[in-house]
Amino acid sequence: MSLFTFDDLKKQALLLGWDDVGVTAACIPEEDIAAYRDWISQGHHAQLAYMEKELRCYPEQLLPGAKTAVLFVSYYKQERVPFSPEAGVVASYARGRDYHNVHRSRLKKMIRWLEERAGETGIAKGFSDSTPILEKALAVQAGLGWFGKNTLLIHRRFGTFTLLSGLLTTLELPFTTLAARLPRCGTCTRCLDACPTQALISPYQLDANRCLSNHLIESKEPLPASIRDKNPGYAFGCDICQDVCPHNQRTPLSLCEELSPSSGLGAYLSVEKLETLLPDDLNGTPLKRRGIEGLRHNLSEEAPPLPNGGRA
Ligand code: B12
Ligand code: SF4
Ligand code: SF4
Repeated sequence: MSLFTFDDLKKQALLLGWDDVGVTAACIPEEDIAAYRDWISQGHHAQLAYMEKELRCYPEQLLPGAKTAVLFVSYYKQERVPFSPEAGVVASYARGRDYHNVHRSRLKKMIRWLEERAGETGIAKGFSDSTPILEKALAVQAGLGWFGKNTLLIHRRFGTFTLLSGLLTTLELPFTTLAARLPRCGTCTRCLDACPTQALISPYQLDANRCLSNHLIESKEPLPASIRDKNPGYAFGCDICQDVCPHNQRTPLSLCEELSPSSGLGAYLSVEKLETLLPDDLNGTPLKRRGIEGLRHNLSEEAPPLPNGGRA
């Protein structure tokens, strides 16, 4: 019998600041592994070499003896702001504190709580985004929601403006109900139609080579002209395939203080504001990933230099 009931776990998760929790087996469904391999073999991961680590399909290699995966949901919906000629828009997840830090501190506390109650240490390993593991596949398996055609997890109550984190543990914990994997998008194709760069090449398939979010957050390079010309006004990240989603229309704004614009650099970034920032000012915010120089490229209206320095 498990030492913990699901209610114990959920109470603790909510106390630490998460909005929902699901529990499932620490293994990735075969269909997700197949979809992942296909995505990599077609080069849809662009320059994201870290995505090639097959390890992300095998949680038991991250934590030997892992039996259970606990998935946590943070709801972060922010006000939708208009594009402006004066400044670029920052995607809503990135306006406050860096969620990696927020989650890391909650995960530490959650793991300590589990260890104290189980009377054992070394029984859990936390993850949020950067650890190689297919988080959305585990979240779907834990019954937290469904894959949307925009490839994001549509949480059954909060929609897609949700961030994931979780932990693997050697403990046996009570699993939450398996949601039917059946998609909830029906005939809707709003995200595919609205994507300015046609990065959603077919339902449930994103080509990162074309995705604004990849170029404005992850890439180490200036924006390719073909992408920059289609950017409607983002300085960092992109929310278009979420803004149009019917599952996000009637949800309220998030009340999480740490993820709110007042805890970070806010909803807009202008060239003038950027020039006043020092590299350290980005610390603790998601914008640190792109750095001052990268953000300058994001806001630049000039074509990037040619790779050979312009020589014929
Ligand atoms: C790499 C990555 C990116 C890349 C590539 C995105 C992608 N779709 O893979 C880029 C840089 C573009 C990106 C952008 C964003 N990201 Co990102 N990203 C990741 C990361 C690190 C890995 C994702 C991954 O595993 N991709 C591999 C491919 C194969 O997965 P996939 O495209 O989802 O394919 C699956 C489904 O489509 C499904 N599938 C395939 N065919 C079919 C058919 C049917 C019928 C069904 C039902 C399912 C299905 O199977 C596949 C395998 O599970 C995760 C964190 C993590 N460790 O998991 C965050 C993560 C997915 N990102 C996140 C966020 C918030 C974003 C942005 C919203 C940020 C922004 N505002 O700019 C955008 C959204 C863009 C988008 N529409 O996805 C969140 C998403 C939370 C959620 N609710 O889903 C995550 C989980 C981070 C986190 N810890 O919260 N991201
Ligand atoms: S994040 Fe933006 S560019 Fe990327 S798939 Fe969604 S709408 Fe398209
Ligand atoms: S916009 Fe429509 S197709 Fe896209 S994820 Fe939302 S419901 Fe699904």
